[in-house]
Order: sequence, then structure tokens, then C-alpha cells
Amino acid sequence: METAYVAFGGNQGPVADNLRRALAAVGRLAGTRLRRVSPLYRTPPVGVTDQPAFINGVARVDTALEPADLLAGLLEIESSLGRTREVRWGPRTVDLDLVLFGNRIVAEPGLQVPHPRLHERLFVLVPLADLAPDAVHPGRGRSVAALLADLPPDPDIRSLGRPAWAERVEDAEEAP
Ligand code: A4P
Ligand code: MG
Repeated sequence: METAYVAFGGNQGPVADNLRRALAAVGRLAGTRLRRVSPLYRTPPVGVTDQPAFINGVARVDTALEPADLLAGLLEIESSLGRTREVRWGPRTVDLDLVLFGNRIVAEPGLQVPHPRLHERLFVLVPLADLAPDAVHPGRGRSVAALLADLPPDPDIRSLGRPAWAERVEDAEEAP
């Protein structure tokens, strides 16, 4: 078993509902358990700025899958929720990115872990720091909290708190 972190986000359609469904599906992947979901954040769009704000967050999973198989599962969930790829960095119903996978470094065609833009993305680092401030980026040798402290804060990133379904992930875990 490895502990992995999946960043999620969306800015099209019923976003909160799509995210809830996407994470439920992540928890149903073979050999995979959803352990915890961060608070959600409303974040200004990065890259292509002429698009609606995103809702972003991060989930911790325990998985027996290899990174490539976990990513394949995430891409399938994106498609099942109606994700189409038209514009890079453009609007999307649900984006699921594998940002950390234990302390492994993966560099394959179609899969890079840690996610190549993790260290520069507040919309990932802010919720990741809620779950795992001490997790170390294996390529950079720095903790999530340190990477976050390197970036200027963005006052337009607003916490939306944790919806009831996100709270229930932990409730279920604490059940005997
Ligand atoms: N891929 C390789 N490594 C990974 C990985 N670790 N996790 C490949 C996920 N995918 C990985 O991704 C393109 C391909 O990357 C995948 O098919 C997979 O094989 P994609 O999701 O189609 O492309 P994308 O998300 O449009 O582009 P990219 O480069 O992943 O963009 P980012 O950096 O993820 O940015 N602003 C806000 N506020 N919030 C957001 O969530 N997201 C983006 C996308 C831009 N601006 C945003 C947000
Ligand atoms: Mg993506």
C-alpha cells in the first residue's frame, strides 16, 4: 500500500456535485481507499484566465495500484463525468491529477509524478497543505508547507469548508 494525493478541480456544470461523484468513484477503484478529503477552495483560474473560477481540493488515498494504473483509473473517471479535452488549461467538468505517490518519482510518457507543476500551483498546494504539510516532494526535497511558503499568497483563494460528504469520508474510516 502507498499513500497518494489526488488533486481535483472543476469549473463547469454542477461542480460540487461532479467532484463528489468523482471522489466516490476514486474510492471504488480496485485496491484503493479514499482516506480523507481536504476543504474545498474557490480559486481564480490559472493559465487561461478568461474562464470561471474553479473549485479545487485534494484527496488522500491508500492504494495497492501502481501509479500508471491509478492514473488510468482517474482518467476513466474524468471521461465518465463528461470531461472532454478541448483547450489546454481550459474549462473542465472534473480534472483529477496524481500529484504525489508515496516518495516515488515517475517519469514516463503520459505520467509524471510528482505532478510537474505541483510546486507552482497554489490551487493544489493550499489544500494539500491542509492534509499533508510535512509530506516531502521527492524531486525537490522540500515539504509541502515549505513549497507553499515559497509562493506569494493569493487573497482571492477562498475556503469553502468541507461539505458533509467530505466529512463522511473520515466518519466511515473511524467506524469499527
Ligand atoms: N499526466 C502526466 N502526469 C500526470 C499526473 N501526475 N496526473 C498526463 C495527471 N495527469 C498526468 O492532462 C494531460 C495529460 O497529462 C493526461 O492525459 C495525463 O496522461 P489533462 O488533464 O488533459 O490536461 P490539463 O489538465 O488541461 O493540463 P495540465 O497540463 O495537466 O494542466 P494543469 O497544470 O493540471 O492545469 N486554475 C485553477 N484555479 N484551478 C485548476 O484546477 N487547472 C488547470 C489545469 C489550469 N488552471 C487552473 C486549474
Ligand atoms: Mg489533468
